[in-house]
Amino acid sequence: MNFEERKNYLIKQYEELATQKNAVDERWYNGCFERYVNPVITAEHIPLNWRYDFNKETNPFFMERLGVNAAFNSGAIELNGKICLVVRVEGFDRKSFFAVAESDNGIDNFRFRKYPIQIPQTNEEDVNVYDMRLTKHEDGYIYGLFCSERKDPNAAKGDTSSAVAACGIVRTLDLDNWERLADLKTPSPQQRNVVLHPEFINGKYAFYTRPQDGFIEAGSGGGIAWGLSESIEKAEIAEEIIVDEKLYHTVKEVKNGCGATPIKTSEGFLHIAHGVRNTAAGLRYVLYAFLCDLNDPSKVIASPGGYFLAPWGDERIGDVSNVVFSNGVVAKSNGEVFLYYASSDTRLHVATTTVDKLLDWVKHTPADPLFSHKCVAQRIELIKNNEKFCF
Ligand code: M1P
Repeated sequence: MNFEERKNYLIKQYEELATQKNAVDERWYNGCFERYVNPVITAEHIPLNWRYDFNKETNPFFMERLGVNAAFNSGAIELNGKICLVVRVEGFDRKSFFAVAESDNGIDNFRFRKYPIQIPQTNEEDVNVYDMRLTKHEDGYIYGLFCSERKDPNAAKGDTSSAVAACGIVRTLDLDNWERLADLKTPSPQQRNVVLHPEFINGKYAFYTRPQDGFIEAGSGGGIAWGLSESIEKAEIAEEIIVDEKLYHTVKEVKNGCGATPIKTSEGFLHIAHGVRNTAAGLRYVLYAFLCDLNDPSKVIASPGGYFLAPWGDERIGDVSNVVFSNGVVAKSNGEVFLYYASSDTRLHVATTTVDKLLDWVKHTPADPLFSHKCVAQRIELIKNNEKFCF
């Protein structure tokens, strides 16, 4: 193919992908949420003009100049009748950046806005940015909290991988114009997976944090924590209180972290978080759910055992296999819920459910009894209760 033929072929392929209809995957059933046949965003959904040089003079072979490796962990929000995602896009150069993609129905036909987001810098440049959580706060702004990663200034000579993770904060009204605020200060040396609570608590901004000792290891961090700050422009939490601890021999035995901004329901604030356990094949990331008190969102009032959503089929494989991760959920006013989750740090999927089903899940799924023999007793109780209804 010559330059023109190749260009037209790629444009045609791109349009086919971008306009492809999605459908519920009938192979999956658990009564709580639907999975879909196609991912909603992949690296191939990134616009061609973000990757190729379209000038025949400078790119006679029509080569891809700035490749995209993956498009995954995305913040999500409903804005002006559309579902908007702030997608984590990772270039071939390993750096991630953010880009807004919008869809009318939330399950297919996502289109990227003209340019990726340009995050303003603080006086300490971000080397890498990722995993933005969007919160529509009652103060009127949409906040984006993300991980800002920088080289560890105390790394030993020759150590070119140790990093420090901090929580960067931006705000916007339209997802186009972003104001950068100071990074969040907490007592913990590192932070990832920080989420801004949508409401003031005693006139203060409230955060779910994830204290961690090192860049990868949560260490003595303990789990998902809660803290308050007087200001958002210079956010500072004096005390982090663990609200959902990591626990031995559970889906969150190594670490856990908040997902998207919690969904406000009539019965509490509903969280879909991620839990991490260790295996011989490396870390396994799954999603789990819990419910916090409406009047005191630092108090967990329902904590179903086990995972809510785990890697399934092809989702198991990717750049970082055996991972599902979510930092974006949209709950519509009619009760429909769109849960955006990425698989294996490679592509983004949607699962659909409703607030009613999620509440049923968190309230009626039994808690983890933490011991095998108690799990057997729990299952026998279910079997016995079923005896008069089935078989
Ligand atoms: O690779 C899996 C995930 O690892 C990190 O999550 P956590 O901070 O809980 O370990 C994040 O970097 C996330 O982006 C990634 O998907």
